[in-house]
Amino acid sequence: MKNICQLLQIKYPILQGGMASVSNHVLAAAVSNAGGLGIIAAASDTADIVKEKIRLCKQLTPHPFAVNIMLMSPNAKEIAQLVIDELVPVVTTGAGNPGVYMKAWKEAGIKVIPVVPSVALAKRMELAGADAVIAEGTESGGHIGEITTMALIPQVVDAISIPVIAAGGIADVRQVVAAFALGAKGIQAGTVFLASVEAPIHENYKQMIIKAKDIDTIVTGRGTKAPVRVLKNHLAKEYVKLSQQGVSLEELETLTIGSLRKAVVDGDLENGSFMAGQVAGMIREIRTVEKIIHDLFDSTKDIIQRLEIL
Ligand code: TUI
Repeated sequence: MKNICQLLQIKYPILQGGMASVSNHVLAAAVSNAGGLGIIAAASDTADIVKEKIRLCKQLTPHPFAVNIMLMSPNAKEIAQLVIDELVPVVTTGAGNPGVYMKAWKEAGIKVIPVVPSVALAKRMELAGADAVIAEGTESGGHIGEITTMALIPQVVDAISIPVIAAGGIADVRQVVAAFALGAKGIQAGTVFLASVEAPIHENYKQMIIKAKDIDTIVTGRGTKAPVRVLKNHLAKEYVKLSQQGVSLEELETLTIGSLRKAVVDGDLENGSFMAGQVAGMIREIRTVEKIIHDLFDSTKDIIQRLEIL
């Protein structure tokens, strides 16, 4: 089996998560220039906006990068064609099953790596021709599945023959080693890159990550089609309180319209939706993307040597 670095033509086996409203060309290029795979998040953007970000990213890095397609977006179909037209080498997908696009992407020579929250979807993606999968645990920020990384990764690894990339709950070298011990061939990290110099987000967002404790995230919309993990604040608590009171999904949605933008652009501590994973509690400083990647991989051998199991 090809390793992830050979498959993706990168130096370190790390993908930067496709974070809505965050993962733009600047962050993606910084990650690719530091030896990982940078990812532009298409999120709910129009194809024209994504095209511009792809073109700018090509100017900022000579290295490969990916586009993440959020399949719940009304623009997903157009962006699925855009990545072919723009010769994007790698596509990751989230929030759905990309089956209908697989044939066209494979014919265009694109490496396809869907995010999966379960063994069943991982198996379907292997059959559909995926080159690898990203198995994402419920520790992650944003839209999440039900299963923890610790439980999910070995079950997915045992079920399929293509490489598995672990996501959810990875912010330092110990978690990188643990992911590989579970059978992963690479990792994807999102939250740790929120607290980077290059992340194009309001300073308040970065400071919220730095200040967060272990128990400071909460899941809004558990039991709905789109549960989302965010940092606890007024909006998140209000959302959970109202949903417990049985307020309708439509009303809850009006509460959250524009809330990601309020977090990312305005730094609105009360009314913003500050998506972040459970590892926010262990991130203590803002570093460059290059330092983050080096810190994740430079001392893996020391960690492995210090393991005393029996
Ligand atoms: O997609 C993510 N994380 C995201 S997307 C996002 S934008 C958004 N904001 C509010 C509501 C909804 C979306 C913010 N964070 N991670 C990858 C991921 N994919 N997590 C879970 C899934 C997933 C879920 C179900 C993938 C496939 C799936 O399949 C269902 C099916 O159709 O079989």
